[in-house]
Amino acid sequence: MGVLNVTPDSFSDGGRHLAVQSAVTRGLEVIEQGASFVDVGGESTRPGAAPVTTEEELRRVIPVIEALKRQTSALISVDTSTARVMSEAYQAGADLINDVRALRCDGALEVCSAMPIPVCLMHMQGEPGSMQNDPIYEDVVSDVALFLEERIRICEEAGVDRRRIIIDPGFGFGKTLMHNLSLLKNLEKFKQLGLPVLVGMSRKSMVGQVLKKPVENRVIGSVAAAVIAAMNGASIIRVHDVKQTVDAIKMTRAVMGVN
Ligand code: 9MG
Repeated sequence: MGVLNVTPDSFSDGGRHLAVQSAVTRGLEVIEQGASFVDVGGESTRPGAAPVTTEEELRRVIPVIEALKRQTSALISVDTSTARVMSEAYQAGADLINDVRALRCDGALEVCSAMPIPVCLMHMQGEPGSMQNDPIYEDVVSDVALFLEERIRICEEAGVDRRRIIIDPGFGFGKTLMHNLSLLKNLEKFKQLGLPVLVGMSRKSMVGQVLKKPVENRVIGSVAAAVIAAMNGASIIRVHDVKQTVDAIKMTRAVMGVN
C-alpha cells in the first residue's frame, strides 16, 4: 500500500488544482512502482497534528480519488475517520476504508455497515494531538489485541461482514519505542484473530529512534521493518518508499515459499 497524503505540507504550493494534479501523478507513480493500493488521506494523523474540517478533508481527497479512478485500475484506499468522507469516497470509487480510529467516530460504523468494501480497523491510544504523551499499557500486545477483538465484535454486530475486516496494531499511535518493537516482534499474535493484518511503520519515529536518523534517512530501516512484518504475518504494508519495499518483499516471499 503506497501512501498518498493530500495535506498542505505535501502538495500545496501551486493552489488547489495543481495540488490535485501532483497528488494524482504521485499516486500513479506508486502504482507504477508496484503498489497494489494507493492510500489517499486528507487528515494528518502525525503526533501533534491538528484536526481538519470535514469540508476541507472532502475538498482534498475526493478529486484525487475520482481522478485516480479514471486513470488506473489499482485499488484505492481512503484514509479517513469521518463518516461523510467514507461515504463520498466510496461513491467516488474508493475500494477500501482505512480508519485509524477503527470506526469509533460518529456515524462511521453505520456508514461502513451499509457499504460492501473492506475496512481496516487500527488501534490508537488517545488522539494524534496528545497520543505520544506517556502512553501506558499493562501488556501492549494483549491490550491491543483485546481492543481489536472488541472492535471486530462491535463491527460484526453492526452488520459488517467479518470477511471485510482488516486489522492493524497501529505502530506509532500512542506507543513508545518499546511498545512498537514488542508489537512488531509479536505480530503473529494478531494473525491468530484470523483476519488480514495491515502495518504501517514507514519513516516513523520508531525507525528514527532506533537508527538515530532524521526522516529523510529512514528508508533502509523502514524496509527492514517491512520485511520483519511480512515474515511475521502482515498481509498489507503501508509505505512511502514503494519501489524499495516491493523488491524486499519479493525476496522475503521467495524465502517464505509464497508468490
Ligand atoms: C494513515 N496511517 C498512518 N499510519 C498508519 C498505520 O500505521 N496504519 C494505518 N492503517 N493507517 C495509517
